[in-house]
Amino acid sequence: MDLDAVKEHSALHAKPSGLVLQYGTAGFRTKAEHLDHVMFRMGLLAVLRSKQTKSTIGIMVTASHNPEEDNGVKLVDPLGEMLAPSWEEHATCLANAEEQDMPRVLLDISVKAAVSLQQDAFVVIGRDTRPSSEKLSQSVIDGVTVLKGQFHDYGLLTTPQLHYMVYCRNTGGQYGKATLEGYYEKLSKAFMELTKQASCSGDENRSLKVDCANGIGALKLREMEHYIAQGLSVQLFNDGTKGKLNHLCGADFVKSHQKPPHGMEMKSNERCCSFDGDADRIVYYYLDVDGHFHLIDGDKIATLISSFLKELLLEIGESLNIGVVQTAYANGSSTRYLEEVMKVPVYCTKTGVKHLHHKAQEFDIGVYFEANGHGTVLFSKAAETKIKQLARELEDKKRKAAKMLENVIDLINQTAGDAVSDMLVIEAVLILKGLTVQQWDALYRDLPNRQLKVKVADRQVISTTDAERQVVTPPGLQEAINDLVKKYKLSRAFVRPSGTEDIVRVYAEADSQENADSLAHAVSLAVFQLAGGVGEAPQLEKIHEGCWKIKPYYQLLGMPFPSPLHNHARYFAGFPTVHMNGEGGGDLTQPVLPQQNLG
Ligand code: NG1
Ligand code: ZN
Repeated sequence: MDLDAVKEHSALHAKPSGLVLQYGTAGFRTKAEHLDHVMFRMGLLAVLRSKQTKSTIGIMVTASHNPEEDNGVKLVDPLGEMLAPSWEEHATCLANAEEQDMPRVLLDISVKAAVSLQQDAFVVIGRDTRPSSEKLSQSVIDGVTVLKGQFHDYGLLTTPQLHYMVYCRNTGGQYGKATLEGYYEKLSKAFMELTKQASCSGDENRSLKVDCANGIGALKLREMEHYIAQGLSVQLFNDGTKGKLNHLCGADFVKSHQKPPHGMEMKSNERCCSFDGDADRIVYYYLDVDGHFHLIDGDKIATLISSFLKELLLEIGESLNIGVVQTAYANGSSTRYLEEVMKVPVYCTKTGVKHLHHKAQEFDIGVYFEANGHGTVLFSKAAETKIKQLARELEDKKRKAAKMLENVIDLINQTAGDAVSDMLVIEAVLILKGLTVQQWDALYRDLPNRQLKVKVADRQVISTTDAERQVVTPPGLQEAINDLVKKYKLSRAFVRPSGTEDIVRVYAEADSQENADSLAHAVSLAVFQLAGGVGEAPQLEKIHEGCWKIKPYYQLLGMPFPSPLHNHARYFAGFPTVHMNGEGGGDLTQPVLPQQNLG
């Protein structure tokens, strides 16, 4: 290792002193202008990892659903998986080493991880469409080349496409060809084969509206369009020609706001979906005849796919085990439906795909989805071999079912959640089962829920257990949550520090939307008070300008809730200040006793 060259090149990508970043749930993520040194150093690290594993390693430059000004980087391990936890630690150490210490830290890592330095290294690189991504991926390449690693720069790719490339390269092409064309051909062939089996296909012109979040998904879906045109016509919105990446659109926006993206023309009962900024998440939705918005999230996607797979297994009479893996964010109704109606075992892991992926590997067929729409299906090697054998040996209906399973194996991107691949699986299942989007939605009814964020001085003061469903520290917080949850029907709430943002996430579910909102706000306030909240106390739900729902505050104070619910109120630093003179009127700075608002 030529440490002098490393030092010299590193100076061109100098670390701003004092900046500390953490390799989180999805790699490093922050404002793009703070990432140049991280990119260079991840190029170095990828070379070491490649030498150590004697395999191709991937580097993806993206910040997924985060704002356009942000960026990020993550490493992809040999089988297309997330980086091993011990190497996440190395990544954090290397990224945070001050300029003069960096070569020594690099050397330490190579010793600790027993890297054979004379081994060749190969790194593949992909990037999303952010304005900062091209330059940052150039810094990655500088890091790779200074350690004499070889590389292939794929340029613009979706995150799951890069995972696919890494896996293809490390399995000698068995998984597919490590080119974009190879990816499109593999998926489209499986999709066409699968949908050919449908009894009622052909007469209906299948079309789907896709919100591409103004991101890479638009470019890649355009490239793929003609491969699947005979089975599905896609209409692209937010394709990046006008709007800003992830701004008021994309899967994260739709899921967290529970409303349609801007820039999409929706008619009632039309099937629509949204990708996120790097096309590894997907959610579906539609407007009913009354114009009401219905979200079909990752939980319902998991339900649709796992019920389809279970039916096929029953058909071929094979006892391969199937399991569904979720996180605490999964809607309670989905878990109940899977366990009680479908009789499929459900497991809960910590947030972050690597945890779900790991758990899903324990089954013959492991279906995992985060509620936000990131997920896939994993088939064990044994299950894959068995299914392929059955597709040859069985006859008639059984053979047809086995063939369908075989096609699903090819259609699903097993390396990571993939919006394009998931979309095609979903479309195929809907065709094969003859389901409309409404019928799919009607499988079960989501419990109303709300997700909120709370800013605290140090989010690490919150530690959790039981797959993040229970708080351990700070003391008293779990008790406070328990007391609040008791006040609502069908309720559940939990809090956890985010792994990608400097905030604490609050989740609540209850029998009505009002109650879910109310519980979420009350829990936010408990977090704010017991876990070192900073800035203004959590704002209440804004209905429109100058107008907030104030129910939770009254409940928290143990006061009767004044009706009507729709009140004109604002609340500062723990004091409710309510004005009744219509919007914009009244004095917003003077605390007013709640009783005075009645009238
Ligand atoms: P954090 O910020 O740790 O909650 C978010 C998502 C994860 C995962 C990662 C990676 C939620 C509640 N959290 O993590 O599920 O997708 O980003 O992108 O959706
Ligand atoms: Zn993403």
